[in-house]
Amino acid sequence: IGRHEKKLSLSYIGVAYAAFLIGTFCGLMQVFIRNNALKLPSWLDYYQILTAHGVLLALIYTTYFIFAFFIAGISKSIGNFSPGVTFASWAGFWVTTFGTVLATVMIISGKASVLYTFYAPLKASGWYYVGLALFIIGTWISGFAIIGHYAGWKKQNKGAISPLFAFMTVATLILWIIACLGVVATVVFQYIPWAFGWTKTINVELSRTLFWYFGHPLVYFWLLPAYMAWYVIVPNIIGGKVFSDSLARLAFVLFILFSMPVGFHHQMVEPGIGSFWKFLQTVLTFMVIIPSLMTAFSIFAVFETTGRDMGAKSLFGWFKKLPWRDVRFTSIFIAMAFFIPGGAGGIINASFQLDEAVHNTLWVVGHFHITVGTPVAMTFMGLTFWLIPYLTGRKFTAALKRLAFIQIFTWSIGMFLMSTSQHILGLMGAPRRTAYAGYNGNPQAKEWFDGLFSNHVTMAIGGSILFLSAAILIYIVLVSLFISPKAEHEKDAVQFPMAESDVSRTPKFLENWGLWIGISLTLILFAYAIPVLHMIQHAPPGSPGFKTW
Ligand code: HAS
Repeated sequence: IGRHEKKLSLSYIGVAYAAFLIGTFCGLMQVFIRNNALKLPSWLDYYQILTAHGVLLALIYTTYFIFAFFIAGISKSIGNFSPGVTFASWAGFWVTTFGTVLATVMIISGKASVLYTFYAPLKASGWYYVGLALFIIGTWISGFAIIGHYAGWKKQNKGAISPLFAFMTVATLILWIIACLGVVATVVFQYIPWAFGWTKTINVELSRTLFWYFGHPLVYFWLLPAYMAWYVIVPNIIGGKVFSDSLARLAFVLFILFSMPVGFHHQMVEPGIGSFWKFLQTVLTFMVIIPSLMTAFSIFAVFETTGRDMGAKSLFGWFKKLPWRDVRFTSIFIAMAFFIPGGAGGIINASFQLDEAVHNTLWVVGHFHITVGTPVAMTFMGLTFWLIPYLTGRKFTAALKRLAFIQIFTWSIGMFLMSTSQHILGLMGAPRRTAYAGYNGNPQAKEWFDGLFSNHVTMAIGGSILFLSAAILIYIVLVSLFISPKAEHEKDAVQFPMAESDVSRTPKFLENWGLWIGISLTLILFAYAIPVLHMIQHAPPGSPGFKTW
């Protein structure tokens, strides 16, 4: 790929790992605060750190890494950017980064301790919301630049089906742009006027609904780039090909259709939404599980067919043919394995009545650490090990490989300990989002923490191992960015492992974006129009949905 694309991609990676370092350090502090082992100075408090942890890792690290991957991958698959696309991409990068810095400064200065969900009536400085809005607008600029690049390729290759990586990038960006409409609406029309004092009230129910309209597809914006690695990168690493080009595209189309009209499954216990609408969105949530099950099927199929092509005979003989000594693969395999309980937990959460048992408990915190915190993060780590050396032209030396193995094993162990303990504590009833680690000495709360896993110490050990792992990763990143020797010959250079995908039997309608966007918007209207109208009409001042704060 070209020099400009490499520079752009590396700039995104630089911000991603700066956010990762600060975010994981905040995580380390949190487990010690909950363990009563750390007293914070007066200018810092638990919620400030929790907000920084959530925003820097879940929003900033992920988004920046995703754009780095998209830019490198799309220019690898359909060619380098034109000067116009390059200019727009840099503009997007700087607007996003300006928003990020503004929001981070607000959090660190204690003016935005509202957690990453920023539920009203918690109120931050108006500048925090301005920072968030700029962050999103910047990603839109970069997103449209990439879509423009793809449209240019389509124009030059009339009638041709685009390469799978490019198709998946565009699908993920479409999902992101439609999803952001909700958060932009609430931030611009509700939070900013309210936080600057231009309006005195805020419709709480509406703000939460617009947030979760965005919040659930947000998790697929994190997941789909990981799926891109599972569909397109992993088959190359294990020596095979994409199992089915059409299946992979269909899975991504299903995410565009079903990711958005499901936000109510985060609001199951809220009184302002009728149960009919909650039930409807529960059914749609079960639809969005299907593309993940298709992905699981496709991965097992690619493992098995590749293993058999390599001579594996017995039922599970192909398992031994997988390249276990290749850290790019092992990291992603562990990521996939974590997603089996992670996905199962999601299905439990989505099951309407079962959610009553786990909502607002530490279970949910456990759930997102074994979805975004492991399957997504460990896939990004598996990509980092070759993406940075590929972009810098440096070697990924044997010493770095050994360190990378230590890093992924420590991450897995840390996450296993911490998330198991969070799930168990949550089932017993321990609430999330609270600074009161001992729950004010409540005798029942004390019993929660008696178990081997359900223990603050286990959580703290898990958290410390995780920070150690994060520090090793930062070391690997810095060495591959600046220190590792340059690859002198082509054969030593790290390659971009993009698998072949046979498009000869792929139906063209899968790339009919107008059709998918149209169905997606129809489903959104169907799931949201009436309940949102009710929230606006039937929320007179004083009702639970509309309060003067
Ligand atoms: Fe979730 C809450 C439902 C997936 C993230 N979720 C959250 C929150 C986050 C989050 C951050 O219905 C907290 C939000 C907050 O702060 O309040 N979630 C689901 C469902 C899915 C799901 C149905 N979540 C994710 C993903 C996330 C994520 C992915 C991040 C990336 N989630 C919920 C619900 C809540 C929720 C409720 C609200 C709870 C509440 O009360 O507050 C599904 O998409 C899951 C489908 C996945 C599968 C798994 C397929 C498995 C695969 C791996 C194959 C492995 C192989 C390897 C081949 C069905 C693809 C082989 C290995 C061997 C060892 C054999």
